[in-house]
Amino acid sequence: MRALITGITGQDGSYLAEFLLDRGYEVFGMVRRASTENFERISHIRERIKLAQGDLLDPSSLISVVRDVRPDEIYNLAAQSFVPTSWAQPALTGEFDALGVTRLLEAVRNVDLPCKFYQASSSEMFGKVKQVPQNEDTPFHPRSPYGVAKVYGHFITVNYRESYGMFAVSGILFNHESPRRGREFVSRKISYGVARIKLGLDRELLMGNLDASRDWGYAGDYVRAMWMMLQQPEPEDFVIATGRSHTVREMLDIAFRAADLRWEDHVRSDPSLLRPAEVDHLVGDATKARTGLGWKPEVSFEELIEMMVSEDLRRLGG
Ligand code: NAP
Ligand code: F7E
Repeated sequence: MRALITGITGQDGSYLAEFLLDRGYEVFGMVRRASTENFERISHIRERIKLAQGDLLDPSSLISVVRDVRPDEIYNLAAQSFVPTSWAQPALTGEFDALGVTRLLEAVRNVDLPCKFYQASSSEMFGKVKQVPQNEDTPFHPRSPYGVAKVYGHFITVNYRESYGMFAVSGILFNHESPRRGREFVSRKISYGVARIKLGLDRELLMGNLDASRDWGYAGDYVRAMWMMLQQPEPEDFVIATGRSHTVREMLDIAFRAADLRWEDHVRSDPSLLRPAEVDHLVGDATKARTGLGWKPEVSFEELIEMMVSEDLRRLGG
């Protein structure tokens, strides 16, 4: 089997590549040109994967990649994925996260390849939630340009399935983290901040809304669900979540305690980190994935945060 992963240099792309290599897949990753290579997360598997140049902005590059690789499965993980940036760069976020999906689906149609297609949809589409917990039937009300763009990406995937009979599925994944998470996201910002404070490199950590609550899981568990969705007899969409929600404050508590510190001694509020519109509370209902795919998360919230703190301490030499 041959898989093409867009966004292979990102958190999920690197875990998915490892997972597929372990299953004997030939793994191709699409990478975009940058002045400096950003292959840190895939350096340990660099010799076992093949890379092809393409950009979600550039339709002809997508056609070339799909035509040259001829994958059995495509995982479209590439995106502008940081929510605050989507207010600063709303049109670019729409180009990547919304129209980029159409460009890639069109490339598959253009090459006329009978491959399976996975789209990385997001719990941010639920936004101002209409129902608790959220499942595959919960209506969307996105609260950021990122969430809005992901709703487009979600429905264009559904539409290509319905219009052209493609095996195209959308995984609605709730927040998932790991030691490979970008340092701008709250979990890694905290684990990295705790490690620096513990080692005397910093004294305080500036934070935004501590009351926001999310359903946080481990990225390694979530990429397994992506693959499982493409092994089903019929293309269907699935919510992937732990079913438990925690506040940012609880995350701070666990992370600082893991380093024998008290968060109240170090965290300061920075109003500039508050968002123009917040998603207050997300919690997913992954019953369909549990019964239909046989998927369940293995790593708990506490284990995840402790793993991230301990890995950041190790990296910083603590
Ligand atoms: P990430 O770490 O930010 O990785 C994003 C990837 O997209 C990077 O490899 C990046 O490449 C690539 N990319 C960005 N713009 C591109 C473009 N124009 N053309 C080609 N590649 C481009 O994101 P992640 O956390 O792994 O998330 C993977 C996907 O799942 C994203 O679509 C995200 O929106 C979605 N998602 C994530 C979560 C979560 O909690 N992590 C939850 C739900 C959905 P560079 O290295 O060149 O920047
Ligand atoms: O924020 C609050 C912030 O940036 C989580 C992406 O992977 O998951 C991610 O989106 C919460 C928010 O992730 C800080 O206000 C408080 O309520 O880690 P985050 P996100 O916005 O939920 C979804 C599912 C995706 O699809 C996205 O691609 O934490 N928060 N203080 C903070 N957040 C950050 N980043 N920094 C703070 O200082």
